[in-house]
Amino acid sequence: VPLAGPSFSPGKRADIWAQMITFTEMSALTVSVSIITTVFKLRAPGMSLNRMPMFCWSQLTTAFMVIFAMPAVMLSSTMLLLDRLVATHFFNPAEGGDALLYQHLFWFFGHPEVYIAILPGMGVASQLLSTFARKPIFGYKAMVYAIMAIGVLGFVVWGHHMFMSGMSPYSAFAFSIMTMAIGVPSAIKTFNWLGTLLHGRIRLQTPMLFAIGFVSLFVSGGLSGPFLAQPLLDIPLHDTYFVVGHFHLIMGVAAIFGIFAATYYWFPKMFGRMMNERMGQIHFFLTLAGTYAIFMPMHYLGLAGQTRRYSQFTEVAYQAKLIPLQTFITFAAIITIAAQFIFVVNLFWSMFKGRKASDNPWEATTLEWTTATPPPHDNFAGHIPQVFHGPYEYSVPGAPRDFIMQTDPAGVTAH
Ligand SMILES: [Cu+2]
Repeated sequence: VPLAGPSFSPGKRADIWAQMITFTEMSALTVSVSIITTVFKLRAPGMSLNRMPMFCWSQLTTAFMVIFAMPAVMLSSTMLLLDRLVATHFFNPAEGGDALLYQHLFWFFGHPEVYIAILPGMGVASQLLSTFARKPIFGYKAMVYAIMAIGVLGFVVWGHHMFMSGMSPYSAFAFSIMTMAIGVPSAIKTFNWLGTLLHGRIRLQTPMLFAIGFVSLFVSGGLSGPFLAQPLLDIPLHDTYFVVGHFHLIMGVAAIFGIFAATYYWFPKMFGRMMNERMGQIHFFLTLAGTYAIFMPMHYLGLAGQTRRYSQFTEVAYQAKLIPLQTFITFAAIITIAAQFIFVVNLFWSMFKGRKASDNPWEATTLEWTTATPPPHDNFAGHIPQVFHGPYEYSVPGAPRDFIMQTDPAGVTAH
């Protein structure tokens, strides 16, 4: 407003868009309430909180973040609608409103949203690294506290998206310190993932490849975060390709790798058949190489001053020189997108023609692997499992197998 108002953006499209945003967030809120009540009220007997798999912890934290973050964007889209339809002036400076209020409300949602996107991937990575390294997860409690710390800190850093808005240098300083503080729990998680892999008997199947790829992308994308968190460096880098490269690696492709890892991992439980391993590996290596080929050069483009959101680069002399790199990125993107068809083919082919899966094909410990594949009605067919063990009892000395399922009788363990 005024640019987003009815005189400069006529028609109904912006109104429908704003209303759809509100509806989408309402459905997210509903799911979150369901996840939180399920975690606190419907755990299996014996499933104390400290026996919960990391994926459940990540979903719980994400659900709380949704509940506190989404109302801000529902509010801003509703206020935008009111400004457009009934001539209120929330965002109109000419009538006493404040255009920056929109940015504040949006980023109060927007920054937590990037963690809402990445935390489930962190949970999947924790789960899979332990399962496929045949080792207990390194520092379970530290992992839980770190994910909670990220969830809380995520709400006090939104100003780092607005260093260019003319904010007071004192608040910029505060947002900067808080943002860099998130590096601490993020580093705890990264080192614990590496600690989980250390001396493991690693099985490099496709879900594990994507989990390791997740960690790789999280580190590569994360390292540029502390640069952007400092106003002094962010002001020249703001709205350049450096930012585009940073966030696509860490919350774009890393989150997608989490989704791929989870799909390859839980597919057999869902459909009763395994996905093709060879196709999965080709898909992984092409996607990993392609991702780095697309987003790493963007950091150089950004440092050279390449701006975002320009439709063509030929009119500015210093940007025209960068076109060969842009061309390279375009070809890398085409190849990477083409590689995704391997995944789509694998997905549908395996649904009908894949090798039949056993109840526990990955030799994992958590509850979903105790039930039949694919699961019966009500998941456990009316029989509620009893939990006796933590979620990561791999390679326990003295145990008959190299894994103890959460439902195995209590006497199985040697410690
Ligand atoms: Cu942010």
